Amino acid sequence: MVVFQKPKSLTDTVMHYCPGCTHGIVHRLVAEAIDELGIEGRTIGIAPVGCAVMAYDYFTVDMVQAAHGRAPAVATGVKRANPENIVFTYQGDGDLAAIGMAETVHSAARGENITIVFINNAIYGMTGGQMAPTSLPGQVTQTSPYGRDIQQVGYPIRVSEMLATLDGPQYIERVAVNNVKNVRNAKKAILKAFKNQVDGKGFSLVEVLSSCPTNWGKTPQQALELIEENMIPYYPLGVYKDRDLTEGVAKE
Ligand SMILES: Cc1ncc(C[n+]2csc(CCOP(=O)(O)OP(=O)(O)O)c2C)c(N)n1
Ligand code: SF4
Repeated sequence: MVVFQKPKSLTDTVMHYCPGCTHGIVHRLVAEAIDELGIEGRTIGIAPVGCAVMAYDYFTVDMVQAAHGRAPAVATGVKRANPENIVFTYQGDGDLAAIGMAETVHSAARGENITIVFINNAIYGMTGGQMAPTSLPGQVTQTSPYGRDIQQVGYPIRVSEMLATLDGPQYIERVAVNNVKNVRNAKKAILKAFKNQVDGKGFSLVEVLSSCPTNWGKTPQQALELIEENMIPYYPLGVYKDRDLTEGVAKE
């Protein structure tokens, strides 16, 4: 009996992520969702700019690589051109919540029938650890060497809470991948976010609290602990919007 195997929707390419980085876990969860829904042949992913820029090498589905922050706009075009396709973006917090915030907010407000996987690791990973809109108060980064000073640069943005105030989205949930229980919940959320699109329900976004041991200057284990101790208190896990629960009926 097979109890564990690589999802079909992941290629055999060895991932380039740093040891202990949780991007790889989230890739796997996305691939499992695609496998379980049987949508591999009609799924198109939009890769970001950021550490996941080479996501196109890791999924067996068709992929487009968008300019930094523009993934929701590209996804909108790909989806509208052929609504039978299942279209997802995979974006970091620099990509989605800094340069791409406008695309994020407007695609959510329009209720585009796309799925967004949002990796919140509270830092710009690829470019060497600069402060992101999601960096925590007091967090030391390359551009906040004395810790994020909220008097000077303002407060972090809670993307899920903010988007949940819009009428457009179908489903917004924040999850984490720092322990087995949370990974299992993250899997359920990502599966639901894809299933919503298959069912034509509209915009779904899953925010995943993720680790960047390299730029946090921590071991992989310490980085997972920091998600629990520092990130989850500031970014509480949970469902921020689910029209299935509030309206009880599916949007046609
Ligand atoms: C238009 C543009 N501006 C800036 C950059 C430089 N840049 C590349 S990746 C990146 C940030 C990546 O951080 P994030 O999106 O949080 O993803 P991570 O690497 O942490 O997964 C930036 C600013 C770029 N490539 N293009
Ligand atoms: S720099 Fe950070 S986010 Fe990028 S691969 Fe390394 S650990 Fe992951």
